[in-house]
Amino acid sequence: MAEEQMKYKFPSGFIWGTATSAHQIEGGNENNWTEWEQDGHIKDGSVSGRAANSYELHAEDIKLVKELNNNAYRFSIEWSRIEPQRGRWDKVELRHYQKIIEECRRNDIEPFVTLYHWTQPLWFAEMGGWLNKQSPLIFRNYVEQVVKFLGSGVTFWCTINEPMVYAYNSYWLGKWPPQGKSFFKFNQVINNLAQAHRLAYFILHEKNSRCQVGAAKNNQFFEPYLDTWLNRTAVNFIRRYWNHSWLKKIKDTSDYLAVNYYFHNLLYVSLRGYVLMNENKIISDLGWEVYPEGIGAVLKELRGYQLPIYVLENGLADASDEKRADFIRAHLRSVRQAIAEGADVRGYFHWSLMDNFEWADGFEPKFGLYQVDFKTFKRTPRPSAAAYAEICKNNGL
Ligand code: IFM
Repeated sequence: MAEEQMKYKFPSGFIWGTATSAHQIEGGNENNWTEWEQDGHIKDGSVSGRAANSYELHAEDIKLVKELNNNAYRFSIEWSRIEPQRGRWDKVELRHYQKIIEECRRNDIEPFVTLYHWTQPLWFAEMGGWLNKQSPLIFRNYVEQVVKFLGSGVTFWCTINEPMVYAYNSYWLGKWPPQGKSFFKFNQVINNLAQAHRLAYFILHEKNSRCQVGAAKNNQFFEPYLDTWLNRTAVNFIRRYWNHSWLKKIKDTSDYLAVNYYFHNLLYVSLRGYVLMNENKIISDLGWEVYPEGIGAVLKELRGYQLPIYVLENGLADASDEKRADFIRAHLRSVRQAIAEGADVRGYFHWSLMDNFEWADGFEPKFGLYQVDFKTFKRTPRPSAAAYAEICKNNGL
């Protein structure tokens, strides 16, 4: 055991955290998602409603973060609260997020603040959202107000969460609001999100030159099923497109890279298209393959950018909690190995602190280290919470 611990000890100063997003836990929001939810689009028929009521219970939730021995907490700011009408800034809501930051600081928890985690004010959605040419500028104005008010308390900003996943589901696959089905729109949104990131980077730095700005990118581990020229070339093309094309647009305006890791894709490619050949030895409640080797590979793939890396999300839906502790350990071993092989990984955030509203899948998938009773809002640690807390306390496993 002592030897094992030595082997997977993390560098000193490593950031250990948990992650959440506003719409998924706060409750009481009025944005483009809450509107869409009303039309029966959510798999389990639910609406986000009061979610986990973290808007009221935020101080208690930061205690949960503390109990995990975390030294960081990633949460997001709900844009629709800050700017409910275009150009009208709600100071009470800004103050709300200031309290969360202060509470983090009081507990020696570094806040990692996400500025856009998929939900929009209704007026922004009505203007065409991220398809509108003005959208990057409009976002920049929002960021300016946020940083003016909260900037002194925040070092780490994450501008945008998973731009490709968001744009793919919302503008290409037509699965999420506003249910666009066009590659052209997807591409336009991707470009506007990159421009929004760049403008945000400059305004954040203008207000605090020492801040650290990045964006959370869902990167995946792609492997060719067959060792043929067609398979290798096609998979390489997909990998470069998904993992790197957006990062390349923002790398000069990033102080760090952020990775959200969930997926492994073993791809068989033929002239007719591609088929997923994953073995799926272990899967989550959502049917996603558990593939810890992939996180290390994805992190090593980023060495060339020569920027610090944070894993801002990694987790699984596991209501019984039978798999989560092993999942965490295996992924962390893979992260540690990637560090040993030159990836400059500085932190790991588990998704998620607590059960939450999992977008179009509703409340059914349980991603939380803490179980939430959505009627009473009682939080109960799952056994894996103790396992993760132990790792964070020991700075390794
Ligand atoms: O819940 C989401 C989160 O909002 C973004 N990254 C993936 C998570 C699990 O699907």
